[in-house]
Amino acid sequence: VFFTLVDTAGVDAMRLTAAAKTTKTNSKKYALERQMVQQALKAAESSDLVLLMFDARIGITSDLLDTARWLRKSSGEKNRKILILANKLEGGIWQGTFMEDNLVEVAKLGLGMPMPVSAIHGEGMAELATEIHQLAMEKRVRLGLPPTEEEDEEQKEEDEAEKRRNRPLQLAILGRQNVGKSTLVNMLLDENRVLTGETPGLTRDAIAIKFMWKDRPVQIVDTAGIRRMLKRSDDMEDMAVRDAIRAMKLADVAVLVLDAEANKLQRQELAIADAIVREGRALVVVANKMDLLVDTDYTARDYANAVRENLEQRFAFLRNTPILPMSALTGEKTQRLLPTVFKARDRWERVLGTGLLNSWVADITRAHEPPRYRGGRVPRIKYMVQTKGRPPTFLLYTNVPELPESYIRYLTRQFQEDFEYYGMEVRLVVKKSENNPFHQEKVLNKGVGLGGKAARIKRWKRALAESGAPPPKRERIRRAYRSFKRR
Ligand SMILES: Nc1nc2c(ncn2[C@@H]2O[C@H](COP(=O)(O)OP(=O)(O)OP(=O)(O)O)[C@@H](O)[C@H]2O)c(=O)[nH]1
Ligand SMILES: [Mg+2]
Repeated sequence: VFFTLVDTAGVDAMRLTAAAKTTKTNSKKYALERQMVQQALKAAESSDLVLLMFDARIGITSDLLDTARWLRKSSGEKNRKILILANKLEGGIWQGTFMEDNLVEVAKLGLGMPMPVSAIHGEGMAELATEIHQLAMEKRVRLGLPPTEEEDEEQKEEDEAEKRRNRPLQLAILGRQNVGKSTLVNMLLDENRVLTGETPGLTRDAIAIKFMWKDRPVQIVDTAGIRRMLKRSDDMEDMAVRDAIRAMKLADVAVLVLDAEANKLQRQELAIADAIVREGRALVVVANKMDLLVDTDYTARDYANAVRENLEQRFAFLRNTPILPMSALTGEKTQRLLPTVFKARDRWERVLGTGLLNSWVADITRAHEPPRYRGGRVPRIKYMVQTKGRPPTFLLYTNVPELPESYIRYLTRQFQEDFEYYGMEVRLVVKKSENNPFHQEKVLNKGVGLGGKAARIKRWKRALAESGAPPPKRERIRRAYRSFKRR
């Protein structure tokens, strides 16, 4: 995506007033101020996207208020997006503090929820980049251009994959007390790094250990057993639990360890599973201590099935969550864990190309079209983009303000299945696209003349063929999608 970025002078209430005033008395005194702010405002006026940044440690100020008001007013009907960036929020430590409250306050300005970033540490930049990307896509659609630029996306994906391989996988081990979390950690590390034993509550603080698994870095966190999920209190045990929850929130994949001796999921464990998935992490379940089952006629498989049933009954979106029976003590079947964990992470953080997503939408809506909106026309999903990885989040642009819950459930379920998002939540967000749908349809579908879209694509393909370039991107994506589906 190509874009022009303009860094502007700080806009504050004083400068705004100065810029607005035309009286002679003020004109000289504030000449410079006026120029600065006028330039900033002009830049805003000619932009597709305005990033309005404020210091989240300070919160809402009259300067911010005035600027937001001005931006909103001057944007009016234009296709301009305003995004508020809440700066200086690094490392997640701001969550649950007054700074988070500041975000909510600022959201009341009516320009959407501010996006937490840390300019100095580069945090939140990926999210910002996806926003920009998406806006660029929308603009292309608006202008009737093909949805992706002809850039080498395959190379880009390879680079991304390479980068991902080198980032340590953050793995949190969670569960009730005494289920064998620490024993499992030692088994995976192949050494006695953490304390284990019969006494419940042996592990007090979360312990993070880095190691390599088949050339791939992993950071594993052994956590204290969770007896009950917290509301709010401060005794020692609660501190340990809070520690465990924090580790979970920072993890890519969270492993929930169960004790096979209890032949179903405890309430506590359902609560943990729920928290993991709601927090947007990927879940893998370990049914530990299966060696204790050998002499009974209840097999590891029975156990895994019972757990699966439990999980699915409670949380429909957790069907097909990986559940691995094993014995951390004897080591039996423990070698299945890390491959499963890596697979989960890869799925969880993968970025799906827009072309792929849109051929999926076309397929799926053809198979089962959305019910008519208020008895009127059949809604159309015009466009689907991934707005975030980790957890995977997607935006569906439609020509109606909403799709029925049941249809969204259908889409989510199919999507989860087709792309194997198991043990994690996928978020599909429906949004009515801003443009006039009638106008859009005319331009996109019905144009056949010289200036119409069909003609444009035809010309474009012909030019491509003549130049000997590879086939149009969309075809390549379709093929990729089809081969993906076969796998
Ligand atoms: N039979 C059997 N015992 C196990 C297994 N895994 C762990 N244990 C035993 O279960 C007990 C608790 O193990 P830990 O690893 O300390 O459990 P934990 O989940 O870390 O417990 P806390 O730190 O207290 O939350 C120990 O006596 C282990 O030897 C297993 O696979 N089979
Ligand atoms: Mg332990």
